[in-house]
Amino acid sequence: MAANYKELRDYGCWLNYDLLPPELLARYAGQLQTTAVVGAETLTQAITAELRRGLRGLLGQEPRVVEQAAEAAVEVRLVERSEESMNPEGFRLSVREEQGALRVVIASPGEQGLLYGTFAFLRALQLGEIAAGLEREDWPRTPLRLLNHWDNLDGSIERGYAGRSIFFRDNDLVEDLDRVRDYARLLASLGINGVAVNNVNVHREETQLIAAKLELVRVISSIFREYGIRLFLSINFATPLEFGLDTADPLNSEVREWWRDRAAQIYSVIPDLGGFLVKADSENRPGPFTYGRSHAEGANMLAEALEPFGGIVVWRCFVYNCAQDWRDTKTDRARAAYDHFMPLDGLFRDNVILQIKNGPMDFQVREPVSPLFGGLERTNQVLELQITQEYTGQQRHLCYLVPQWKEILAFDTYAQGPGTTVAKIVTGSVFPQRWSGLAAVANIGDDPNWTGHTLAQANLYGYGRLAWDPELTSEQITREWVVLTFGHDPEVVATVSELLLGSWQVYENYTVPLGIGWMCNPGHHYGPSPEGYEYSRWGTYHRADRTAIGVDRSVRSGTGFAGQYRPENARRYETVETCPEELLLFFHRIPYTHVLKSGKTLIQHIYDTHFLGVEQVEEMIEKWKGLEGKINPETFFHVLERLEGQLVDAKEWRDVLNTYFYRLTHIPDIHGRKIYP
Ligand code: GCW
Repeated sequence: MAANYKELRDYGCWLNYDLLPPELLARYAGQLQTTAVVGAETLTQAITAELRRGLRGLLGQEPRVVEQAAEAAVEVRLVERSEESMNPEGFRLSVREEQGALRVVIASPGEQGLLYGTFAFLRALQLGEIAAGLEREDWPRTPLRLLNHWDNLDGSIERGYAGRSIFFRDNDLVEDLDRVRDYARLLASLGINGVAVNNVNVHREETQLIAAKLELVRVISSIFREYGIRLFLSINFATPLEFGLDTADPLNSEVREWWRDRAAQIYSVIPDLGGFLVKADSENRPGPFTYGRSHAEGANMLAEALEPFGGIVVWRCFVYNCAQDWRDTKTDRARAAYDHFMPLDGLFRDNVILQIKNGPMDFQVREPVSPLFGGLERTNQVLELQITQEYTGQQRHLCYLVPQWKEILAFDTYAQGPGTTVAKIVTGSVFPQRWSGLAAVANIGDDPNWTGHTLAQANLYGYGRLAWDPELTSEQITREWVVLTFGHDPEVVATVSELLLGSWQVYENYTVPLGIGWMCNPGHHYGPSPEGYEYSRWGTYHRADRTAIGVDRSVRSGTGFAGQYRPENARRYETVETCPEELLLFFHRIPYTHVLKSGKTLIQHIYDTHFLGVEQVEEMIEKWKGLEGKINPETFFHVLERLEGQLVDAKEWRDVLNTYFYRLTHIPDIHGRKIYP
């Protein structure tokens, strides 16, 4: 890796703006060389700089800023809101031919829209889509497009796989804040508009971010502001205890006053703070339960304090008993979020948003969608995804998650009849919600290429694009990313797209089968350990014995979790015959000799997918090797090294899992392949 990270190509991610290929250059020769930005204020600098940088890079010639906007080949213009019924974060991009030259106008009633329009124009130029006659309107389908950083003030990152925090070091800010600006630019290019900078597990030191260390937050927020991004802070529900109060009871008047005062102080320093992100009564974090209060009472107390300043409270639904006894088969962790939050539907203030993890458990390679989606009808909600690959290979393995996220977004909840997808709920088009959208746990750190594995940049890109428009297809997003990152060579585009799009399934093949989850090493969650969580307190059991594996979550004979869904889904999940097979072990306890739709027994399916997964990684390596000479060597060898490591680990997964099941069942592989003794 380059000594100065900025010189490393991969540092630029999808915004390298390489010179266009000759056929496109010929089309734009001598064009698009003058720019004007009219009407923007806060974001003028970012827009102007981006146009210059983009056009210079793509066309190989420095553009000029002209005084007469009407004469500019690229005009970015703020328009009256009355003229347009447009969303101030949306834009219109029009390309015309005037006197033989292309003229591009990017218009929006909001500065934010102008910035997003500028990035969209540069992306379209790079994709070769800019041509006379183009008229494109685009706007974010969701109001909240958030990233959550699990960064601690000491510089460590919980579940971070790409180095240390780009914000914090030794309880202070890092020295090189340029990198924060570069990050804000990357995020703005996707339309991300809110970033929570500190870990949802708020430790002692971090409680000071809303008090003695507020200056740190001010500095970071002033950088993000240049790119139209609002800062959010994770707060500790029990903070008043650290400041001399003897309770944090949300109904206590002193507590309420304390938060109101605190909010006023915070907003006097950072007037555009987005608000608070809260993990309460979850994994040993304090919360309203300590005082016998509900989560609505807890969230509303904070919401009331932020309300005068336009702040919002993003309240996580990741609430479950993390001190379960494995011998207790009545308690089902999968049920917890719904059981806690459904009774509160309609009780939250309208500046509270519930942030719901995609699945009922915790970011496994495969889980059903949380039944809170389609359950809650009168509550603002955002979908929480995990970009950082905690359970999906920790950015050492290639695991492109866009196809997984697309499945989640396409899930039909049936809340208002067929077609009530999660995508419709998070875009606020089903239930009346003041706020809706997506949030995701970031995957970046201070590694020179941001994400550890360079191809993991595609996950960040894909998340941002889906948060903007959940209806974009995996194929479109993937193609965009590959072209923006590696250029137009058809072989590169085809091969990298294929590798990315297949990788989630490959990862699932050699790791945990049919929705059973975990089977990884405790603590760090990397690598196989079939019983790593089996006798622990986390509520994540598969209960394999020598005849069967899986958890019966049916209503008839199991934990009843399946009954939390609307009837159409509840019925489907209820029986072994109708349950989607990829989730079979999540919902049912299945004998190894059970015959699947493929005609294979469960045990044979497990053996086969594990052998297959390893072969697929071998094929991935061969395909990648075929790109040598077509991808810059630094990236090429870096990815190759990661893939080779992935192969070693995939074999480990295969052999440990297959051996585990063979030892339990004594059923041999019908193909007689080697399973370890
Ligand atoms: O997935 C689990 C992680 C924890 C994390 C928690 C959460 C921030 O293992 O590290 O804590 O989820 O989402 O709060």
